[in-house]
Amino acid sequence: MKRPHAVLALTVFAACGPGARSGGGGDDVEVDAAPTVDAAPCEDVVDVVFVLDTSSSMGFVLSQLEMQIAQVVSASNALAPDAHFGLIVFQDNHFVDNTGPLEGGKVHTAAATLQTAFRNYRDNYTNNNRNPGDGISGPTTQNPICEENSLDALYAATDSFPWRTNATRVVILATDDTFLERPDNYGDRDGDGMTNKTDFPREGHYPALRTLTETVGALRTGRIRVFSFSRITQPSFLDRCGTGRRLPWADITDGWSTPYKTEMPIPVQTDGDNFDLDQVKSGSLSLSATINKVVLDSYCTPPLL
Ligand SMILES: [Ca+2]
Ligand SMILES: [Ca+2]
Ligand SMILES: [Ca+2]
Repeated sequence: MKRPHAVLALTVFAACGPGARSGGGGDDVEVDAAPTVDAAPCEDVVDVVFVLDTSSSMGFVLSQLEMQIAQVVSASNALAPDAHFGLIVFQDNHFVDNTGPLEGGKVHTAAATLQTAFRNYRDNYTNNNRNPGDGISGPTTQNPICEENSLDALYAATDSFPWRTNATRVVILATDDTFLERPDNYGDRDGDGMTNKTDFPREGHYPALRTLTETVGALRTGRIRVFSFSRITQPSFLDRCGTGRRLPWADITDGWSTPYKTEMPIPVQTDGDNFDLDQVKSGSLSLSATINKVVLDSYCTPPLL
């Protein structure tokens, strides 16, 4: 589809009015969103990378995506033919999925291969608490603190996925917790600087590789918007991660819908948005409809950074 920038900017302006988005500070998105006067036709293709937490509480996202991904693939291809999709999975480390048909497996083009991949990570990693970066022979019940390494998976999206030059670039991220930064270590349960305890939940060496500043910088340089699905309300005691954690429970929203230390949330810093993961879990928010809307709103509209 080819549309002049001016027309599209007006469309997005209308779609992003107050209340159209939830969380993530979306209210400031339209402040500078005056329609551009550039009438050149947009010939963007669509690149969408899923960055998914595959830890034990996240199986429902993989299951819902398995059921709904065909609608996402067809909607993206309706915007522009030959939409590309990537998949990066994470717990305390990450893995860039390599089961697609293009670019050494990093690029999927159809729902079927993505569905197979979602099933694989759910069955072999989510259901066994096995870190995806460790591979299928990696240790199980290996996740000693609640925080998950979304940050390094996001950084991998910037430098491991073959984004096309003329692509509208979107990351869809799902997680139910916040993250740590270098030099912390996700495998250091008690934060003593060593990863040598073998009683449950066993320690392991899962160093955080990046900082938030580095990751956001790479996303912005790549003009990649991040749309996250995360918890925006505190979970009840019964609905909490079963291990200890490094940061207080009140911080689980940090980086997604609330600032992380002094830095604004990642979706705010990349002109994306955050949505309520609990609404996805309860079935009141459709993953596919939400993804299709943000891809449409992003299409041919460079992020306002
Ligand atoms: Ca988790
Ligand atoms: Ca963890
Ligand atoms: Ca330790």
